Amino acid sequence: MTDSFQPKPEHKFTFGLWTVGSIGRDPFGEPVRKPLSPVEIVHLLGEVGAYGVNYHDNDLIPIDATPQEAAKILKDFKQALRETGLVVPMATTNLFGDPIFKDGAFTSNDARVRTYALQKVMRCMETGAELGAKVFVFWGGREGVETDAAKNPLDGLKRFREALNFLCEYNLHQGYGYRFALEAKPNEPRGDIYLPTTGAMLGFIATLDHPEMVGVNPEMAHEHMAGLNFLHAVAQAWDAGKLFHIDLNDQNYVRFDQDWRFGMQNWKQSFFLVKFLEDVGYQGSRHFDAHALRTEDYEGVKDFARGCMRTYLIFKEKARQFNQDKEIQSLLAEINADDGSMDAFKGKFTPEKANALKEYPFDRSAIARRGLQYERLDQLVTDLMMGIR
Ligand code: GCO
Ligand code: MN
Ligand code: MN
Repeated sequence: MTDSFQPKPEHKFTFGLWTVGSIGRDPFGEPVRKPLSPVEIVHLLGEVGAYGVNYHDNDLIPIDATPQEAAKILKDFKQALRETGLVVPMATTNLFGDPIFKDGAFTSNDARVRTYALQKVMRCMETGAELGAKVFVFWGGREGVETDAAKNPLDGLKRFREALNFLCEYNLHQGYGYRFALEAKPNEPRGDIYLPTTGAMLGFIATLDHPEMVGVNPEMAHEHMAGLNFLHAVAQAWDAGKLFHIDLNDQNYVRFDQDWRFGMQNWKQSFFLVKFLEDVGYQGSRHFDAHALRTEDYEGVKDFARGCMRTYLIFKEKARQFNQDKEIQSLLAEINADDGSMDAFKGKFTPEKANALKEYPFDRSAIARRGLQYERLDQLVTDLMMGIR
């Protein structure tokens, strides 16, 4: 399709090696696609027009590769990046796949596991820096419990904090200049994962030694699994200056982690999210952390990847229309109209203001009688999204 919804580098669309590289294994079924090498994945992403590729250490270099094997893989990967023009904006460590992490990585009860996790992250930071990554994501998939008999949640928090404090210092010491982005998820694979939401992560960051270095990587599906409003989580992260990265995908509410194509299910949520990112001028990657349905072959995987980017761009265009739509904008202006009658109470606290406000005679029923026209407004958005405005 050649229309105006074609991905360009300035859109900063990225995919993880593990996303388009997913072979479609699930807890009930075997793989449905043959594995692609990292080089093949980079070429696939180049073909569909992505800007960048992100990776876990072991998506690229198997956990038991020899130094010689690792060097060869890295050389071939860099060559593929040069050939396609793709960049590597983000790197992350797999701290969940190997059996050693069955009871967590940073929060494991075993000090050897916790220390090995630090080593694994430091090694990944080195490779990521070599590939040019500037954002380093931490998703603690195994950092949690099935039974609270096993671990005191305060120990979990303390260990997580100690690990991040150590790694922040390491980042400074090595001069890597990474920004760390913490990704929350309520459950899966653990029964309960610590720090289950973006809001919880934001609270936790304030307790670190280097809060300025650490932000969040909110994921749409994860907040939806918890039944939350993703846009609100993203807005809070933005407000705190902590939106370092974002994982876009889709899924039904309160289900297991479905990781569907962006915009596949929740159009309105996705629309308002894109509108938000574009309106505030978010400059980071738009990372699609999703995978193609298990029904697909690699042509279908390309359809999936193209679809994520295309839908984003369609919503971006719809957001532009929303901002220029006279009827919508005049309705918004009307809804937010301010007759100035409260001006005397605005701004900073003074005792005089407080005293005057305490005495002010509000006409409650007159104020409450006003209809707010949100029905009309929302229908205008629906018409706009459905293409009949
Ligand atoms: C998941 C997570 C992961 C992380 C990835 C990057 O549900 O499996 O979303 O895909 O985003 O590990 O850190
Ligand atoms: Mn996820
Ligand atoms: Mn994710």
